[in-house]
Amino acid sequence: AEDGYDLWLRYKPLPAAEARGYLKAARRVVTGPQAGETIAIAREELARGIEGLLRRAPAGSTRLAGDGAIVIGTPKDSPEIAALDLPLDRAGAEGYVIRSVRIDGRRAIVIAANEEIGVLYGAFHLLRLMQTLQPLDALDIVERPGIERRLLNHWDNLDRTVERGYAGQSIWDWHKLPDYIDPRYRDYARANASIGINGTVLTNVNADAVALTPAYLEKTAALADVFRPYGVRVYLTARFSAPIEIGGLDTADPLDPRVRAWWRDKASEIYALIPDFGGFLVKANSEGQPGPQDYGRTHADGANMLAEALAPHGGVVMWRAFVYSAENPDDRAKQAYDEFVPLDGAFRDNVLVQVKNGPIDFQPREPFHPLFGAMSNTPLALELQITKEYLGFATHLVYLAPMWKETLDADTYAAGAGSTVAKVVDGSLHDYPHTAIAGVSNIGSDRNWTGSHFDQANWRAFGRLAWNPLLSPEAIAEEWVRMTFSNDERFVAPVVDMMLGSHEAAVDYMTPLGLHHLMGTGHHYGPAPWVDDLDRPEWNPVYYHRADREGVGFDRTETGSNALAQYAPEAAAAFAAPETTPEEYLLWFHRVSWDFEMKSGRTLWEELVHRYTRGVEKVAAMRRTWAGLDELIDAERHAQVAAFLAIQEKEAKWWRDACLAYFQAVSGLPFPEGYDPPA
Ligand code: GCW
Repeated sequence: AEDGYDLWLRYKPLPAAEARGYLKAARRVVTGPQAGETIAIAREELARGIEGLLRRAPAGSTRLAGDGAIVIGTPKDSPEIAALDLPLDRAGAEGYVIRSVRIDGRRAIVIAANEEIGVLYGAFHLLRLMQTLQPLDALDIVERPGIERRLLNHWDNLDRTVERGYAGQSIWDWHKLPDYIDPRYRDYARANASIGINGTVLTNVNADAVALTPAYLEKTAALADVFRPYGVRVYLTARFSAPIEIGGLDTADPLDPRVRAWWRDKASEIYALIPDFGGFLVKANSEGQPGPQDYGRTHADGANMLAEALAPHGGVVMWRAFVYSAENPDDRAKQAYDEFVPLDGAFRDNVLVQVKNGPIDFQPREPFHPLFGAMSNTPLALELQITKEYLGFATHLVYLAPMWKETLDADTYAAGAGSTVAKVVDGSLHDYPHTAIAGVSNIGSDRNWTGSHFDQANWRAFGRLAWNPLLSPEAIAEEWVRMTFSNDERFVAPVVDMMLGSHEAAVDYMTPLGLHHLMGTGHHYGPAPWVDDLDRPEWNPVYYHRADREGVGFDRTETGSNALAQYAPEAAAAFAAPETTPEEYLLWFHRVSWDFEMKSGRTLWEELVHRYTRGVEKVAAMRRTWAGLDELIDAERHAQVAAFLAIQEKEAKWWRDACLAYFQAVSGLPFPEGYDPPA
């Protein structure tokens, strides 16, 4: 059945003409005599892929015989590869070289790497070329990842629930681990390896300390054993108060020697079970979580204590900068910068500070987080959200690569023009000793993994951008469409277009012009701009839009919260005046009157109505496009996507009508012509 379980690794037969051409280059897969487990996986993957795509299984062999071999390995295990002159110095520990070569006069393709994992990544690359109908002659590819740690963050609560998960239950079945290894764990590792993801934080940042007890560490070790040959290391979240909750101490003060000893012992215990354990991810002093500030200590004190415990074993700490508290009612967007910038340089060198893309919280659109560029002595990891907490959960079709790309391409001006967030995160701007990027996973127990077929594209896009932040959202969408659905041009072009426009459509019908956090509090699904009675000011949508009879928007300039001052002067300049601020950020930085004149010549109020309406129209257009593609793919997936698009259209209207009704009531202005509110 076409239920989506195979993801982008479907390996359905290619058109006969292409298949015939590829067959000549894929007669056998040759491995060296010393090949280890990961190379064996690469060989099996190539065999599986080639058999599926070309309808003929390649021979497995340790010897070349005639033309058409794919020779895979490292110089350590393959004499053929050792004898070739390949630019492996450019491939690093995880990269690879794919080349068309002649060996003893025979035509072959080599997939060579310094370590076995590179061979596996290269095998997936070669398969992708076939899956997307690329030429295989004259290959000359050298790849290496731009970021060292490319991680999924699972917000798993240890009880099969996933915080902000919309794809069924958690795939971690803790209860049955370590004795029962669900085959899905291997499929998960394989899918991640296919896009270069090399680590996974298994547990929620809000998870209980029980995750660090011996019973759970054994379960984690069992998963680590499954993932290891696929190059995926495990990490865990560390609840700061664990020494109290599971350690029997009466404090978690990071400067208390007993607490430090407890964490050192805990680290040793973990590494005895999991020698390649990646490290800890920590949410501290945020949204009620315990942390070093409970003891009058700083984030650096807390992070350094954990880092000291992990250092002898090679682990890292990823300390989250997502902090906000009721004590800071002025502007929540400012708190992370205020707390962390003074600590730049105070962290041990195996600490990374993990920063969300924007200063609030995974909104449909945010400007880049002002911490990027502001901490040249502290490795900053970028945290993106793959699960669509604020973007319609699993039913709305929203392709996230364009949104992530906006962040990666944003210029911090930290060291002059061109100091993009991508260059901060990949370490090149500040020469960081470690680099990392994290995606809050959208994976669950649903057959299709992610709750919808199109959300698979977001998992994949995260991995691809983590490997190479310079890739274009369009290229990533196109290869995904080809691998997941079809190479038929009549399908590929319209679907890629749909994907590329989908994020802007969602921004239009949810929070256009820099509006943010209008969602229903708690669940974050659907509009609730009117809510203003929740305990903490920053939980109320009215705190963010500040609409009244005169105008709308959050003044973050000098006359307001002055969050703008957290950006480098050149970056801030772009947002300084309402007239020159890019309109997509207008109400993020400014409070303007309803009759403010927009570039279109419309008033702000008219523009708002226009954008909400346009958002709905874009979804209607996506629906029409999709409806016309029914002959080109399987009925099963076509029908589900069609049904989800119908939900999305209905809910886009809900967003539009609810938000416009509210803003109309507040502004007292009549609706412009062309918009008819529901009766
Ligand atoms: O926005 C909030 C989410 C919480 C999440 C938190 C965080 C894991 O609504 O569900 O908690 O962000 O990132 O810590």
